[in-house]
Amino acid sequence: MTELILSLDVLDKTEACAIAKSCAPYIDAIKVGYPLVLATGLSIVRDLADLGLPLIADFKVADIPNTNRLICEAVFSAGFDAVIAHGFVGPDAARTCVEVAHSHGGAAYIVAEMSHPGATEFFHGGVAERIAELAVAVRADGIIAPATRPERIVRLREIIGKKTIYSPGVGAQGGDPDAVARLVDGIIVGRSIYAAEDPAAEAERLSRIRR
Ligand code: NUP
Repeated sequence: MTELILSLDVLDKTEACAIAKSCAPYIDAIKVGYPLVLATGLSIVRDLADLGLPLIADFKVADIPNTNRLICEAVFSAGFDAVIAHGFVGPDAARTCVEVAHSHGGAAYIVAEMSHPGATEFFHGGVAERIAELAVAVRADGIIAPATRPERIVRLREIIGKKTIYSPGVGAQGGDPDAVARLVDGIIVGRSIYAAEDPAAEAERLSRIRR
């Protein structure tokens, strides 16, 4: 069964908690990124922890190994269960994120290719494939691959085998959940859920169409 991951990119703590709570029965994890953490502080992790769902820190960590280590230590100490890191920084920096995640019993996912139109400028031409190979080499738990380009997911799957693929870009960015759900381990959905008139109803609908 493909997981449904709520991308909680709202800026108000009360609203974020209310949306997360109402969607909780239909989702498998919550992804929190800079918008929510910068607006509310890291304490939002404690507020969301009560729901009992895995919390993924989408900080796209992309620094030198030592700084990546400091960031990831802070992420897992705050109570996150997983972190998303960039792979273009190279194996030493990406491996640091994986090692810190695993030392905390958590997971690390490497961005292989992004979902927005401009991502093709640098990720295409073999780079995404090399990052996927790097994700395997550094023993990451999986990769992030674009729901906006299912054919690229198929290509990256050839490289990473059974490792997890989480895929953002469904809905607001144009990705079709029906086309993508059977290719990946989880779809990441933000605006289609949290900006819907009834977020819980939309989460419920998406939870039914995923395979
Ligand atoms: O390639 C990526 N594309 C993407 O949209 C990598 C990401 N981490 N994301 C994130 O997924 C993005 O920052 C946002 O938090 C979420 C998608 O949200 P939405 O387009 O469904 O609203």
